[in-house]
Amino acid sequence: MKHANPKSPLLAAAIAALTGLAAASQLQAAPACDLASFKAPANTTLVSATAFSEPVNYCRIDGYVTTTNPGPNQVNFMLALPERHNGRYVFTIQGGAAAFVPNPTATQLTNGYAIASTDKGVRAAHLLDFSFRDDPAQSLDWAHRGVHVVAQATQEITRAHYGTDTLHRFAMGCSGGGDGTLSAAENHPGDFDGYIAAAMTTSPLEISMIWGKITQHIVNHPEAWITPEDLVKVEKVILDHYDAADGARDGLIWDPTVITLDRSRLDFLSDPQFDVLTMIQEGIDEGGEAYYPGFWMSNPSAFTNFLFGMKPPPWGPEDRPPEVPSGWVVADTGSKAIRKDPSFSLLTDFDFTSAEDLLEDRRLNVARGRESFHPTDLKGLRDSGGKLILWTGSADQAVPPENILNYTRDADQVFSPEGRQGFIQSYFVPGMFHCVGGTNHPTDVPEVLLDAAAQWVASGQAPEAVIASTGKGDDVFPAMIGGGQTNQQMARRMAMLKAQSDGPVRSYLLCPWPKKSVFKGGLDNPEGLDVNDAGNWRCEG
Ligand SMILES: [Ca+2]
Repeated sequence: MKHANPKSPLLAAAIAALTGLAAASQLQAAPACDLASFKAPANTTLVSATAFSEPVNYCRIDGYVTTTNPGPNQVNFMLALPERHNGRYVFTIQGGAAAFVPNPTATQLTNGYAIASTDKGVRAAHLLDFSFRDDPAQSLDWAHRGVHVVAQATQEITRAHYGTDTLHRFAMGCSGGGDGTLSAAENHPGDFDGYIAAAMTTSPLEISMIWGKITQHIVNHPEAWITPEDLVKVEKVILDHYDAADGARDGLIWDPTVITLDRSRLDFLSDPQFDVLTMIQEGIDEGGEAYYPGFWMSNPSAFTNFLFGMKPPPWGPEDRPPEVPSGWVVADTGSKAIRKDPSFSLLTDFDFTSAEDLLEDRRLNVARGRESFHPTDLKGLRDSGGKLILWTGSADQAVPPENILNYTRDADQVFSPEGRQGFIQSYFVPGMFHCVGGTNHPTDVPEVLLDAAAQWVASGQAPEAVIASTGKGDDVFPAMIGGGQTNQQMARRMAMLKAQSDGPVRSYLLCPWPKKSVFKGGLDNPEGLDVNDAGNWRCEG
């Protein structure tokens, strides 16, 4: 909609909200929860059916699909069937190594979704244990086969249970789950009607390369390490300088690509500290596919989490996040597993300036089942009428947001911008970290974009803008990216994220790229419009 009335995004959002309410009022009743009443699809074993009454009445089926050639492998799944069904089905695709079956989330159950999830057939010690890549069956099931076979089985059960042929089907995931969602869109376009894929890596090189490059540099140059407190100071300096650049003084930098690191404004940093920030922004570019984008610099305080850790090097094998950076742990263990060599370390044995070595790492990763994404592989999705929403936090501290930007730009090349916008929309969420948490960020983005995808599939009309807000629980992504951690680890992680997100209550107008969110009051704001109300913003471009 190139020539849309500026007011139309809000109107579209209002209609979307009303249509959602209408759908909720037409919830259908379902039969009882009895294992004998369910017929197992091909290659599927149903293990149990259990009735629950919280947060709503629903029936949970647990079972598995057996995959073969390569195999046999057991892909476990869960299917939650609410008594009052809204006619929709959502597959929440787990991040990291998967390796366990996530529970259904209260928000989606209450909204009447049938919900499926799977461990992708992976046996692993924890969410970041990728040693399963030795096993071809587990590698393939992790990459896309596991979600595919579970989608087929659970959709068949869902249709039979509610006695309906009409089912609007969605897949959603973030990080490794975004990877799984995009992988489903590229490899199995008929499996879902809408795909919501977030914060995945689409670059030629493995994500560990950027984490490895930065953390190796810090280990070898301990004087470059920056304290969490100084990273907060860096963030404040950058925000003070760039907040107004987007036309609204609102504590957010909506377009972090405008940020230039200025040595004179960061004079409390030493030269080695300033240099490492520059390295983080620049990423890896040794020519051709020896490329990984750097991070956007709107919220450097988040870099403690993945790149710096809470304590300076030296870091030892007994150290754990958050004392040491998560990126360092994953880069170290992942690169050992890929090479099947426990004595190898990215921190000492790798030259990040060598294009040859970088491409050799890429070759090893692809041989071990890493997906290689390109929008050329979305022609099947376009032809089948499927819709894809891509999104990322602009302050993502783990997977650089430029992955989504580059993928969208490539899609513009493949399909033309108008062609791409007919079935792919991309959103960048200011202040938001990796999948969950942030500074002054909206907290309901996954649910809002699932609603947008549902309206898109139902109406055929692409979403123009969506309204996200603070103050609502974001239970979906903690469940998906943290369910394999212990409760204590999860509580600590959530407390850390929460401590960084004490901004004002507000709503946000999120415009599909390349449109920009513009505050109607401007910097002078002569009418005194409330900058925290999405109604006072419009999409431009
Ligand atoms: Ca601003």
